[in-house]
Amino acid sequence: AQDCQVSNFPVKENFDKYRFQGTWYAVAKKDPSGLFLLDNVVATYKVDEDGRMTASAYGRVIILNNWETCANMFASFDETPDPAKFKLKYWGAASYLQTGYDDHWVIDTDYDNYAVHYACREEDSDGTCLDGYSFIFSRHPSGLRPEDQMIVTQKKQEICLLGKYRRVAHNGFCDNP
Ligand code: AZE
Repeated sequence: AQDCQVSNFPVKENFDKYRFQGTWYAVAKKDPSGLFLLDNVVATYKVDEDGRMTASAYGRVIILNNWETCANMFASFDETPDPAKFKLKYWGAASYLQTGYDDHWVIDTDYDNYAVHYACREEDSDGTCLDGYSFIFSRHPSGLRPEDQMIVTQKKQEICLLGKYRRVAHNGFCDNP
């Protein structure tokens, strides 16, 4: 797996979207190029009556002309033959926010404590990722438990992003939307 080919990255086996529901706090992230969520990132996943996974997320952003705000985002997921690999269709509550259609892979999760998310937006001709992003999520706003940190470090390495993450601060900036 250390050839860093995106298509070889291991993902969560038998991913269960029902157990993944609820609130996840981003504790670390690797940014893509361009505009992105800065910090205070919280995502809430649900499965609707039709079995479709949906999510909402917010986070602090700075948009054109240095305007700082909280992005309130919505998403619906298209399934693929691999239950851990989705396509994320997302849009903002306000028109000045971003829309997109990205990969959304669940690399690993124990459903109760941690999750490792990954999206590659652009692959190089050799199959490595040219432009991607990743979130480390925790069920606990305070961060990951020490026992989960070891697993997450291993997973960061498997997706060739070890050392590329920044901590995501939670300071209440987006708590009163
Ligand atoms: C994610 C969790 C699932 C729901 C969504 C997510 C991604 C959101 C963005 C938002 C970008 C907004 C910007 C606004 C100016 C993966 C966190 C929607 C990528 C850049």
